[in-house]
Amino acid sequence: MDLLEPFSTRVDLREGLLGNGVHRLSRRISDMRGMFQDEQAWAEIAAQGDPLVYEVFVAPAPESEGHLCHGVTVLHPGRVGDEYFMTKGHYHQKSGTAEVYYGLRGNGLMMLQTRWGIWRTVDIAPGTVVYVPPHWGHRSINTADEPLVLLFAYPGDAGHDYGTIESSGFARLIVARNGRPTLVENPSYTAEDPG
Ligand code: PAN
Ligand code: ZN
Repeated sequence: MDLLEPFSTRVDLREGLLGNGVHRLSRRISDMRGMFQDEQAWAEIAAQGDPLVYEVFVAPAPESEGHLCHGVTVLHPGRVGDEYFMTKGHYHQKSGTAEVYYGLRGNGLMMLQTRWGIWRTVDIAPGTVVYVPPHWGHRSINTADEPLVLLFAYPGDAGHDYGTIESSGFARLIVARNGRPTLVENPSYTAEDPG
């Protein structure tokens, strides 16, 4: 039997997850080509400073069956045009795997969607636990003026499918209207054919 040594990590609400072997991934505006509606606003922000949109800090748990990958996402505040900063969003490659999120700091929401275009939003704030059931694609959106910090855990063998969201998007967008987060239809969304 492969016995992994127990370990712990520590969450810092500004710095993210801290500990030995924590892997840090950063996504800047330039890494998110084609994800925001206002392409001109995106290009201007990418050319003028290319700010960090989010960072993911992953604890050193193996990405394999039986393990729980877990970590912290720090999603910075900001907008591209009137669309709030958000994660790329994905489906799990192994579609029947779920995920749990726990809000640590800030305010925002999770956009959830099936491949056939059923969508839901769930608010997330400190103390909120969001359950992402199997088969739901998910994206986090920061609707506030401070970082949205989320703890997450998912099966180690879940895998990530980014391509579906990259090509089809989500059915709804969250945009600022009169300073408030508002749900609008995504004109470029295409649902998969249920067959
Ligand atoms: C999270 C996400 C993290 C970043 O760990 O991977 O919030 O979002 P994207 O992966 O969409 O860039 C998760 O849901 N893992 O499965
Ligand atoms: Zn996920």
